[in-house]
Amino acid sequence: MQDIYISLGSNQGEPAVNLDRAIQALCDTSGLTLIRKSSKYQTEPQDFKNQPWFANQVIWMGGDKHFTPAYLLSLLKKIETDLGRVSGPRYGPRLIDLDILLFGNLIQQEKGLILPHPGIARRAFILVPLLEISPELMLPDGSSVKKLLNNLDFTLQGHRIFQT
Ligand code: PH2
Ligand code: MG
Ligand code: MG
Repeated sequence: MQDIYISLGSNQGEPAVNLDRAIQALCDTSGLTLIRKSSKYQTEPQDFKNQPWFANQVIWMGGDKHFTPAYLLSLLKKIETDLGRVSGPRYGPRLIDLDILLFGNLIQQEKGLILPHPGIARRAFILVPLLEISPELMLPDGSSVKKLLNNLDFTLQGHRIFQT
């Protein structure tokens, strides 16, 4: 079994409902089992500032042997489309965004799917929920998620994450 970490984000429609629907779709997939899910966080938009705040969440799932990263990616794209995502600007508003953060200890640089997700180390909206569900987690290169978060400039107020 592979340990798979997935980041969920939404800032259109009803963000909290969109996250729940995506998790339900993943749980309904044979060969994928939910191990743990973080709380939902309200997060300041990154990269492209002029858009609504996001709801973000991270889940940890177990994947059967037949789950390859490419297969999982195609499944996530299908769930995004099924939930009503339409294509828009890079970093812009989205109904639902499902990204693979970690796939076991796999490191790959393939076009279309870089693992671990290249944004992990600089995004509090990923690191805070990740640390909530896996406080001792190490990335495949041995760096500790706790330390990465300590190096970031952000403010956590309850379940709101401010990061400029
Ligand atoms: N996703 C982006 C760009 N910016 N900002 C926040 N707070 N949360 C996101 O999920 C997010 C973002 C592109 O995937
Ligand atoms: Mg994303
Ligand atoms: Mg994405």
